[in-house]
Formats: sequence, C-alpha cells, structure tokens
Amino acid sequence: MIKSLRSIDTKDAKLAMAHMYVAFTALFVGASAGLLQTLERSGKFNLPSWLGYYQILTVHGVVLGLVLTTFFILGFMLAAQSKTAGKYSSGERKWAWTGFYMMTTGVIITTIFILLNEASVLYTFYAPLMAHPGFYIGLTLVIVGSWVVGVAIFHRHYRWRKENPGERTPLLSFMAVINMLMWQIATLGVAATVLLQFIPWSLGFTDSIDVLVSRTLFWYFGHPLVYFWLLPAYMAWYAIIPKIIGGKIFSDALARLSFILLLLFSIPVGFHHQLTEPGIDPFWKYIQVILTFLVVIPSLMTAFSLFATFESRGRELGAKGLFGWVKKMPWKDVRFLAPFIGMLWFIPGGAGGIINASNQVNQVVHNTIWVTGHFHLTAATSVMLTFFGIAYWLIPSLTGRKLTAKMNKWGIIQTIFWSVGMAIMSGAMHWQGLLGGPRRSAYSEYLGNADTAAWGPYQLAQAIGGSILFIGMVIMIIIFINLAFFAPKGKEEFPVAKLSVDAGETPKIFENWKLWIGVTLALIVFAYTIPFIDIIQNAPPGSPGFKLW
Ligand code: HAS
Repeated sequence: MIKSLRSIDTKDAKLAMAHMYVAFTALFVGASAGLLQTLERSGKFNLPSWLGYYQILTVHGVVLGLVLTTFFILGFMLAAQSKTAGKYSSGERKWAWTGFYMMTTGVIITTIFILLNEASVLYTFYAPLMAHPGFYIGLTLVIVGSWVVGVAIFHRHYRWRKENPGERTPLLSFMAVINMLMWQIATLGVAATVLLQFIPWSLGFTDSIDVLVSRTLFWYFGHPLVYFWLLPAYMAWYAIIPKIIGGKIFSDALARLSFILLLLFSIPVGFHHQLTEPGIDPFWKYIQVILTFLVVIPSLMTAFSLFATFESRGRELGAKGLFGWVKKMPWKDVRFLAPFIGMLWFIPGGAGGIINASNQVNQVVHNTIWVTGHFHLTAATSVMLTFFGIAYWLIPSLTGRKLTAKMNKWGIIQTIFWSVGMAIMSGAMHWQGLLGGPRRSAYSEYLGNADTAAWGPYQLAQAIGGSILFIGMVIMIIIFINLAFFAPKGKEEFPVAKLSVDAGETPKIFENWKLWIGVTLALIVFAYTIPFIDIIQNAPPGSPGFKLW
C-alpha cells in the first residue's frame, strides 16, 4: 500500500482543503475590491459607472471579514483537530461537509445580490438601510452552515474524551472547541436580528424595523466575531510557533486559561461599539467598558507566554539577557517570520483597541477612519499574517507537497510587501482619523467640499499602501496555487509543539464545560438583560428604512 504523503487523514485533508479554496478565492476578490476603494478615495481614479463605491466596500467587508475568515478558520481548526485528536468519523465528516456546502451556497447567494447592487449595505448591514432579502438569507446560510461544521468539532472532542478518560485533551482540539463555542453563542445575536427583524422587514411582512435593537444584536455578535478571527492566530502562536523555533509550549494551563477568559469576556462587551449611541443607559455602557478591559488580560497573558517561549528557546541556544533570543530565532523561515511580524503589529494594534475602548477617547475616534486603521492592524495584519504563516506549511502538508526554498523566499517577500503596505495604509488611516477624517466615505462625496484638499495627502498615502498590499495579495495567491497544485510531492511537517517539562499541571476544572458555558451565559445575562429591556420599552417608533433594491 502506498503511504499517503499528506500530514493527516486523506479525507480530512480534502475537507480542510475545500475550505481553503473558498478562503483564498475570497482573498483575491476582497483584496481587489480593497485596491479599488483606496484608488477611488485618492481622487485620482474614477470607478466605472456600473460599479458603486458602497458596492465594492460591501464586497470587501463581507468577502474578507466574513467569508475568507470563516472558511480559513474552519479549515484550519478541522485540520488541527484531525492532526491532534485523530481523524474524524464518517458521521462527523458528513456533518462538516454539509456545513461546508450550506456556507458555500450562502456565499454564492449573498455575492449575487451584492453584485446586482441590491445589497450595498456594508458588512455591518446597519438598519435602516434595507438590502434584498436574498442578502440576508445567504448570510443566514453561512452562519447556520458554520454551526453544522461546529457539530463535527464538538463531537470529535467529546469522542476523544470518551476514548481517553481522565487524560488531558489535545490543546489544539480544546482551543478549537472554545473558539467554536464562542462563535455559536455569539452568532445567536446576529441570527436573531436577521431572522426576526431583517428578513420579515425586507420581505415586506413588517413595515418598520427597530434600529437600536438590530444594532445591539449585531454588536452582541460583532465583538466576539473579531475574537473568532484572533483565536486561531493564538492557536498557532501558542501551539505551533514553539515547534517551528525548536522549542516547547511554555505552559498548557496558561494557554487554556487565556482561551477560557476570552470565551467568558468577549461576548458581554458589544456596547463598546455603541458608546456614542443614544438610547443605551450610560451605566451599562460603563459596565461593558469594564468587561472590555477584562478581555484585554488574556491577550497580555498571551504576550507574556510568547516572550517566555522565545526567551526559553533563546537561552537553550545560548542567548543571554532579556532580548538575546532575538538573534537566535529562525528569521529566514517564513513559517516563523510571517506570524512573528503579525505579533509585532499586534502591539500597536492592541494599544489602539484599548484607546477605542476608553469611553472618553472613543468620542474622538469613533466613526473616524482611525477605526478602519485599527482593524487593518489587528485583523488584516496580525491575524492575516499569521494565517499566511499557517498556509505556508498547512497547504503543502494537506496536499502532500513540499514548501520549497523558492516559495519560502517568496513568502518572505510577501511578508515584507504586506507589512510595508499596511504600515503606510493603516498609518495614514490612524492619522487622518485623529484629525477627524470620517470612515466609510467615498471621494466623490467630498467633491466641492473644503475637506477634499485637507484629506488629499492621507488618502493618497492610503492608495499607495493599498497598491503595495495588492501586490502582496497577488504574491500570496501565486504561492497558494503553487503549494496546492505544483510544488514537488513530499511530506511537509504539520508542526505541533510538545509541552515543556517544566510546565505545571493543567487543572482538571479547565475541561468543565458546564461551568464555563454557565459563567459565559451568566455574564451575558448580567450585561444585557436590563439594558435590553430598557431599549425595547423606551424604543421610539421603528424606521420604515431605505430600500436599496
Ligand atoms: Fe477592536 C473596533 C476595542 C482587538 C477588530 N475592532 C474594531 C473593529 C474591528 C476590530 C473589525 O472598544 C471595527 C468594527 C466596525 O466595523 O465598526 N479591539 C478592542 C480591544 C481589543 C481589540 C480592547 N479588534 C481587536 C482585534 C481585532 C479587532 C484582535 C481583530 C482581529 N475595537 C475596540 C473598540 C472598537 C473596536 C472599542 C470600536 C471602536 C468604535 O468606536 O467604533 C483588545 O482585544 C486588544 C488587546 C491586545 C493587546 C496586545 C497584546 C499583544 C500581543 C503580541 C505580543 C508580541 C510579541 C512579539 C510577543 C493587549 C499578544 C514581541 C517581540 C518583540 C521583539 C517586542
């Protein structure tokens, strides 16, 4: 029998790869839309008459923020679980495939209505803008499909525990379960607003929509959404990077604790996106700001753990002092370089988040292009560079190919393009935002406006950065195609680190799911019940909305 060159079970590898094909197609489409946006905003380029600015902005946000991320994350988590907990049963695999097809159908439906210009409502689809019902139905399919994939992830973990009673579960499988749990609980909010408000309203069954309720339900989902993107990057930082640098996981317990804290505190914080909105009692905004500061703690724990991992490995290799490890890291290995640069960018990115969350300072930056700069550092740089770093070994290891020295070199070039492009674009966005430059606005809206000249240099810089990023995206797509179809056959390592012998015991309580789900729900009930009742009781008349189709 010929032994497979793939790093995991062949059927599981095909399942994970199916997700990757959609993810990288989304990268191409979404990043191309991004380039057009920055060019339009520079004022040097006019979009063709059949293409609207808000139309491409919707493509960009939906395709990158919802499609690329969800498909990449699910594909990666399925592969990581198959690798560390063992292959899926045929029943579990069927669940995952069903979910995949549901999500893909949903993406096609949503994309059709955006392309028809009947859903130019951006990825946040704020009421009172009303898209074609097909847009909301497509998105519902994506979300419900992801729940169905989640069933496979939960069940595989549950089966491992049954097969290995009393043993510590594989770290990556545990982390995938936490991320999926957070996603399932959080998406209940967006599912509620779409099913109970948007779909009946866009179908004409109701005359109006309660705008504040819809925004509150959206942001109940919106903040954990960004952690759903971040946690897979943390999975790689905690469990994969140590192996790539030749080291060990510093502490299993600390890694699990930080994931549990992220589950607890990432949901009851949605009001920090609504600090300037009337109709929400300031007391409850204050409570959610405090909870936001609590959710920063697991990220600081992650930074601590990463420094510990780097320093321990550095000392093993003879490094001295606090930063001696820097000289000992494998800088020429793109599997390390790309995620590491992602970590570096997360330092200013995270600091920007803390600024956003600080109620008074939020008044300065809210709805300015600073916020766009913030999430291009966090999501589009820290998270995406880590995802690229994962792709360099994951794709060949799933397809039974090798990451060649040539592709490694192209990966390093891609990391440089991405970092330089993002530094220029996101830097200009932060700066313009501090001066009050609004977000989500086309150049054509400024024409004849005194602001046109004032914002010109910043928006030109964004176009330059955006163009460099576009080249980075093209390089990434070429590398992806090479690794998926053309790289030489071989066995590429799926790097998973072992735990350091010096690490302490992992408390059993970390696997007590009833407890963590219970505390998560209790925190949500605490943070949302009273203000939500208040919002409904004191709601002004609903809005009839603006039909965009
Ligand atoms: Fe955010 C808006 C607050 C993190 C994404 N955020 C957004 C939006 C997005 C987004 C998409 O409170 C816009 C939504 C929209 O469309 O309106 N954000 C935070 C806070 C954090 C945070 C407190 N955000 C993220 C992450 C995102 C993301 C992560 C995506 C992945 N954000 C906000 C707020 C708003 C907001 C408000 C609303 C603004 C408004 O007014 O609209 C925190 O989680 C950040 C904690 C992070 C840290 C950094 C830890 C550093 C690490 C790296 C270590 C490096 C090493 C290498 C080891 C504390 C772990 C070192 C090596 C050396 C050599 C030095």
